[in-house]
Amino acid sequence: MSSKVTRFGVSIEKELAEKFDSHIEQEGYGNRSEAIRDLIREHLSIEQLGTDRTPAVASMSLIYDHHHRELPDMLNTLQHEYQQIIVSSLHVHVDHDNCMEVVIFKGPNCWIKKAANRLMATRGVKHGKLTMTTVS
Ligand code: NI
Repeated sequence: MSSKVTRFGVSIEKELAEKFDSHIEQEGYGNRSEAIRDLIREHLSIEQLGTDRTPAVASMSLIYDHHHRELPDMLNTLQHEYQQIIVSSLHVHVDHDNCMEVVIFKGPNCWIKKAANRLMATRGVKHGKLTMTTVS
């Protein structure tokens, strides 16, 4: 292994790891490392779009367990922090444990991405998806 290669451990639920393994096998990856490297590259290339100030609108959905420690408070605090670009939000109690939150954004492209990434990256959020479009 080259000295420029670094190794790190990842803790992941068994079920999710099994799904990932079966998915990457179908995609033709030889091993997890290759698949994870591609995921990281893809994520970074999305991040690099982050200087675009084009006016945009977006919707984001989050799924999370509302019992997860300070998660609901954290999501609320972040949304207040970005209130200038958050037009509306909708909360749905999906089942006993899970909530879905849909947040609508309007503002500079890069600002929306930053806010959405912070919300989706909040510890305990199970799924997050952002759909953006321009108004022009
Ligand atoms: Ni709820």
